[in-house]
Amino acid sequence: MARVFVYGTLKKGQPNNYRMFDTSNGKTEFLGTAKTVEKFPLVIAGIYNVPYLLNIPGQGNQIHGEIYKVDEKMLEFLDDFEGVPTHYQRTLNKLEVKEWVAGADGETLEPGSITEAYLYSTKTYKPEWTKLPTYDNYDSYGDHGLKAIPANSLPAYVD
Ligand code: PCA
Repeated sequence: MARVFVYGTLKKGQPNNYRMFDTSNGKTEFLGTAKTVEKFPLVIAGIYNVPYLLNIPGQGNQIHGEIYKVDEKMLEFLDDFEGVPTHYQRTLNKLEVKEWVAGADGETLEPGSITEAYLYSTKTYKPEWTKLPTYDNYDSYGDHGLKAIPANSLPAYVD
């Protein structure tokens, strides 16, 4: 079992959340909401309008997201889905709990307490991405107008 913090298209209400609850990918349990202790630039980039957390601690914003408990199978699925290690890298990060689902993981964490979970960030970004607008709470359907495009809806030759 592992804990994963998601801040992008895997959050509730976002276009890839259903993949975490597809039991053929493994098991997932929602534990609560949190924000990163460190600031990071969260940008929307590339032809698919993908949210990327650039691994530049100290720049940008504390990032809001959700913590899930996943089994090994789901962790492997997520690593594969997120293109680890070329596209994103999975690292352990400190998180400040906002709301915890009481007892979900056999323990209760108070709002404001610090915990740790894996998240997907990238060191393999294009230099110009550091100049893009940053967000603190990703929403694919937000007024930035940069709705995430499912990879399988694009022609194969576009990369
Ligand atoms: N999926 C992962 C990383 C970025 C994305 O869209 C997430 O939601 O955390």
